[in-house]
Amino acid sequence: MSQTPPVGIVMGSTSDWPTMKEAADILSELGVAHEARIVSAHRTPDRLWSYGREAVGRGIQVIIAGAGGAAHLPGMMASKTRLPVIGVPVQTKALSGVDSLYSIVQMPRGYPVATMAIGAAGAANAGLMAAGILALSDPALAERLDAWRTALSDSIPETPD
Ligand code: RP5
Repeated sequence: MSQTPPVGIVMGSTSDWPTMKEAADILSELGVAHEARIVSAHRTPDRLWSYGREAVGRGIQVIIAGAGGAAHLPGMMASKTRLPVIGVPVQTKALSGVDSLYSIVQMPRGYPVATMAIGAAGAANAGLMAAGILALSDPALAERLDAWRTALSDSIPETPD
């Protein structure tokens, strides 16, 4: 039996982890197994190629890819696998993550990346998006995701004080 989790979280650098951990934490909360790997489009291109080429065969079902600056990782990953790729633009010091966003969002026709918001909220939403995709064929996960959404909604006060 394969030990491969359904979700692969990849990121360009260890410096992306504080952001990308938001996706991992949400997946853990929802009981979705995942792995996290440093896979840089520029510094470890061979690792990127292998991960993308082997993902389907290994049993990965959704890939969350986060990077900052010249953020080529999500798009290159999408070019190597037909799996859904969810892109997270990591916030940068120089351009606040607008560079990351633009690098990820404008994919050419044929190679989609589902691009989230810049930073931590985008990473958390990537985890939720991955869970939503898996919940389409996993009723128990669908129930957990519905409960998570209800709890969030219930936590919002009606008044500001
Ligand atoms: C990108 O460059 C990474 O995704 C990271 O967001 C950014 C900076 O990387 P480090 O210089 O912190 O390793 O490749």
